[in-house]
Amino acid sequence: MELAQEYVADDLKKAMFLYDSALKQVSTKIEILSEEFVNVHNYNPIEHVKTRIKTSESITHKLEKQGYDTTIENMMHYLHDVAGVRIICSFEKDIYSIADMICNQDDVKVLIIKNYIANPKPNGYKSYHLVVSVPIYLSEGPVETKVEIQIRTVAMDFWASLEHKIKYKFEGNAPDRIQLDLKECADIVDMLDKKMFSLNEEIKAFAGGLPMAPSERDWKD
Ligand code: 0O2
Repeated sequence: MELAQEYVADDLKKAMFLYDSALKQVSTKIEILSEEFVNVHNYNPIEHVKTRIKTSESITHKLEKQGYDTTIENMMHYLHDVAGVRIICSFEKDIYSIADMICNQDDVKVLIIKNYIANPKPNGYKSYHLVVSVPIYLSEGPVETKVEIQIRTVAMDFWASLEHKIKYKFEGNAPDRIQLDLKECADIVDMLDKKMFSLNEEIKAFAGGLPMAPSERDWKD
């Protein structure tokens, strides 16, 4: 029994090592794309990038909710977002360019695409989700490892962060009025994204290229 537990601990350690390595690999890809944009195009559609590994409580909760036993095999097979990367960009149009650039890389296998921008969730949630796998080269050979990539605008991220906090606070049962207000905010976010995009297009047309204010150029992530 003790030996079995030891094996389980080793398997879990290996699984988490794979997820962590996959996160590093995808983060590096995004960092390179981002730097290429700054150096070659003098414009960066990526505002910032966040990564996270799902907590063991959250993994257990999600597996139980989906009716699966909490095993390492089920986690690796049924959960797609144990390793997660979130890319925040300026405009909706950038989301699709970034998604294409990632999906077109030879070592990236696209497993699932969920476009909650074209088809927002009923609560107003908007974001572009990709589940991809990347090969992690271990001593015994490559292991395809899944990473969920969420791509959204700054405004969509602001909404989703607040909505996530509210959902957590009310354990998924927020009062109707709050849910209605959140949906109204999602519509305002949508309007804001569209308005900021058209303003930016106007500025670009006026200046013959996107100008970068000197103060913006000085800020580093
Ligand atoms: P957390 O705390 O972020 O980890 P799947 O993962 O595809 O098997 P699921 O969960 O239906 O099944 O996939 P979906 O809808 O693509 O959601 C995955 C993640 O997207 C969620 O992970 C959230 O991070 C985010 N998300 C999805 N819907 C909403 C929403 O309505 N509001 C907010 N704020 N985030 C959302 P987790 O595990 O639910 O949460």
